[in-house]
Amino acid sequence: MTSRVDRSMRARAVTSLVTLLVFWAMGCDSPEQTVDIVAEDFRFTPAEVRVAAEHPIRLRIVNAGREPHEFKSVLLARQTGVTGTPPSSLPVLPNRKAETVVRTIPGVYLFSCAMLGHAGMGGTIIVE
Ligand SMILES: [Cu+2]
Repeated sequence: MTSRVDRSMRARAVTSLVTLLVFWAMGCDSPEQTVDIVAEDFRFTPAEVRVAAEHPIRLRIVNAGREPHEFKSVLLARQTGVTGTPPSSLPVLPNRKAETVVRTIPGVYLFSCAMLGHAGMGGTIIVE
């Protein structure tokens, strides 16, 4: 036989468990914000991107030029789903796309092209 107090405690425990599961599910299903950056010969468009720090960034680099390009940024150190040390740059061949997801921490992150002779290609990702 269960007392009224037992039932009340059980109801509270179930409510707490459901609340925890909802928060867990929300955390696991954190929406990404997609940032598309086009690499051309010889610039990145847009050269400045602003994103909110609340959600991870799905970063897509599209090479619309004729030259190979290599997106490089310290932001790539925060890539998710990478085993070992994440690469500091993403090579992108012409007519191809490179994609990764990075965790966000507020800050200003410069990016550039790591290809020899492409020093003029650069930009900024501002996470706020
Ligand atoms: Cu380049």
